[in-house]
Amino acid sequence: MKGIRTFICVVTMLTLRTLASDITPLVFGGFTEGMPAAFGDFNSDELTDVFVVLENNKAVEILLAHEEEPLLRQAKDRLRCVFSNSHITSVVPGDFDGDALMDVMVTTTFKRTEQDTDTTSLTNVYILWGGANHLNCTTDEDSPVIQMIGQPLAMDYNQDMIIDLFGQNKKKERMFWIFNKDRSVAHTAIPMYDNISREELSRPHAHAFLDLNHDYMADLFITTPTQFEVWLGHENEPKFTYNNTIKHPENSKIIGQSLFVDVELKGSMDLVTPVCAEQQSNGNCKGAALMVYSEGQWINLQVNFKDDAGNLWQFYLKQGSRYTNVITLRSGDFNMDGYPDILATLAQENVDHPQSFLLENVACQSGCGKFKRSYAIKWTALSPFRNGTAMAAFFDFYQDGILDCILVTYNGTHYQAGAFKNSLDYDANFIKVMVLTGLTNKHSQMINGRVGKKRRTYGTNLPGPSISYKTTTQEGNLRHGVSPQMPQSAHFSLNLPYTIFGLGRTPNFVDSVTVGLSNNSRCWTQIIPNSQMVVIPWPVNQAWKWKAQLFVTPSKLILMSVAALTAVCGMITVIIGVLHWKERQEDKKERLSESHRFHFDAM
Ligand SMILES: *[C@@H]1O[C@H](CO)[C@@H](O)[C@H](O)[C@H]1NC(C)=O
Ligand SMILES: *[C@@H]1O[C@H](CO)[C@@H](O)[C@H](O)[C@H]1NC(C)=O
Ligand SMILES: *[C@@H]1O[C@H](CO)[C@@H](O)[C@H](O)[C@H]1NC(C)=O
Ligand SMILES: *[C@@H]1O[C@H](CO)[C@@H](O)[C@H](O)[C@H]1NC(C)=O
Ligand SMILES: *[C@@H]1O[C@H](CO)[C@@H](O)[C@H](O)[C@H]1NC(C)=O
Ligand SMILES: *[C@@H]1O[C@H](CO)[C@@H](O)[C@H](O)[C@H]1NC(C)=O
Ligand SMILES: [Ca+2]
Ligand SMILES: [Ca+2]
Ligand SMILES: [Ca+2]
Ligand SMILES: [Ca+2]
Repeated sequence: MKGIRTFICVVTMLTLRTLASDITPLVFGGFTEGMPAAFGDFNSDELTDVFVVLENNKAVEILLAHEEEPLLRQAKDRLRCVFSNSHITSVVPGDFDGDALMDVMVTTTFKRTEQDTDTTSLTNVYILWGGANHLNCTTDEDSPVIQMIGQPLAMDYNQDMIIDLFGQNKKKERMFWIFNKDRSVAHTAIPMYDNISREELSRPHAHAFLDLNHDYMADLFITTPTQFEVWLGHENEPKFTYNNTIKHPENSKIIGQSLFVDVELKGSMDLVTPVCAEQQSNGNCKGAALMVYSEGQWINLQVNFKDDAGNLWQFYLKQGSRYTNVITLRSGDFNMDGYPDILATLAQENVDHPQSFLLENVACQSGCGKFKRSYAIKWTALSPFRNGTAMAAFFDFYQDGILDCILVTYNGTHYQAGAFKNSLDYDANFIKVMVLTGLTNKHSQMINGRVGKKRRTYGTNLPGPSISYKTTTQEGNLRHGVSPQMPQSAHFSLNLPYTIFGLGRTPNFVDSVTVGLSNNSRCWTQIIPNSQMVVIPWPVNQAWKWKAQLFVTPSKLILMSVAALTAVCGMITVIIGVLHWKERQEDKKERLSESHRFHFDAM
């Protein structure tokens, strides 16, 4: 027994080495010029590719993901388009023509430089049509598909799995732009049904497309300069009807980008908004706070922005800067305990040196009212990236279900992409779910899949589905988590096309996983932990026909159990062998002495 314990100790010690590390060369292989702008699986090989902006915001390129290092590489036939006269402001991958292959929407402005903050200039929208392995760059930069004010939100207005856009046209009217299968026919523009005149949309905005009232129909969350509006989605016209308004938190001069997170892990989305109580004379943030909207009121989560040395930090905000011209939060479960954590970029007051930190979701100690959770800044969680980072976003580099980070370092003059491997040994389980459009393409149904096999493509990134799970914890409590898939797309929100739920240490199966979209839903029961689930919701209105493909990754705990078991078996075999040998020796002796006795008796 002691031997087994020692053995387990050694194994645990070996795996407990905390190897949190900088894996930039292993990921980018020396090419760190590209600034991450969006994620999506461009070539349908089930690995998430990274869309980057480079050449001083004049070019967009796709870095294809591979299973071997370097993990992100430029394609042999470069998937790259240049906009020589404009400035790229966002990149949104999605299928804009229903051929099941990913296209890329790029928005630009005609402003000359990054410092040009003229917000009245029009946003130009281009669609770069994608084939499985190539990208058709736009030939005419002077004739964008759409011109609008502010960036669009990618959504699906009519549930046909073809991405549509929501935004504000040149007359500042709220519009939906509907794309169809025929690329040559211009998209149709439908004004938002409304009977009173409303405020214009805020710029930058944090509009979101997600289900807020649990009817599996994605709703619309709209941001305006003074408030938020909730519009409920419907299957029939009018597609969206106004429901209610949420006033911005009081006493806040600056409102950052809102985010929807299941903070308390109770199966409903909370609206989380970073705010600043004051604005410094240079426009920067002062008096940072994290607010959450719960049961009709704003609650300050009382995040402590003072580090161990007593320095006070703020959300970093600088007009005209890359990534930090708005306050953006990104959520994901970093430590796999089920509670979604947050990445944010902060800076000390009056110090122009941004730094991204992990805000861990922890139990609230005091001052959160009825709210049970809060966030604690983990000052060293992302070390060695500790001296200047403009942006950090979650990404799963090795498809092992543990969220790593993709970062952009900034030393005052240069931006560079970086990669951080989250190898703190949480030894926890996860479940990863990705919902695709489910569209197929007759002309290229088969492609080379991940394991050399020919696998069908089932379409691409889909905004709007809601994904939830129910499970029983080791303590016997019921746990219910929910997450929207790709609810936001503009302003480098960098949403992942999949959701990873941390499950903590659990020996149990996940009771159920439910995926809902377009007023339909399907529930899968008894899912093995550490499964990666790809959901193909087709046909949309026949949920019982939806398919799910499961890939199972054995957890470290299971591997350790197997190793320990093998060791125990080996040891038992040895012990049995030794005993057996001893017994035989004794038998021999006995027989010898018996024969002696026999002799003796015979005499
Ligand atoms: C790209 O453009 C060429 C020439 O116009 C066309 O033949 C091809 O089908 C296009 N490919 C895609 C993916 O749109
Ligand atoms: C607008 O429509 C809503 C419901 O669709 C209705 O409740 C409201 O009274 C209408 N407002 C006006 C000014 O007509
Ligand atoms: C819709 O409005 C009602 C009444 O104002 C409110 O109670 C409800 O929470 C709103 N629904 C959503 C999803 O915000
Ligand atoms: C969902 O479908 C049901 C049945 O077809 C219908 O009664 C309901 O109104 C639909 N919900 C929405 C939000 O469209
Ligand atoms: C951090 O970077 C700044 C330049 O951006 C440099 O001056 C400083 O020495 C660096 N500090 C450390 C500890 O590396
Ligand atoms: C920032 O990094 C670039 C490239 O590594 C280097 O050329 C430049 O001197 C650095 N600037 C500062 C202020 O350290
Ligand atoms: Ca397409
Ligand atoms: Ca559509
Ligand atoms: Ca809804
Ligand atoms: Ca967590």
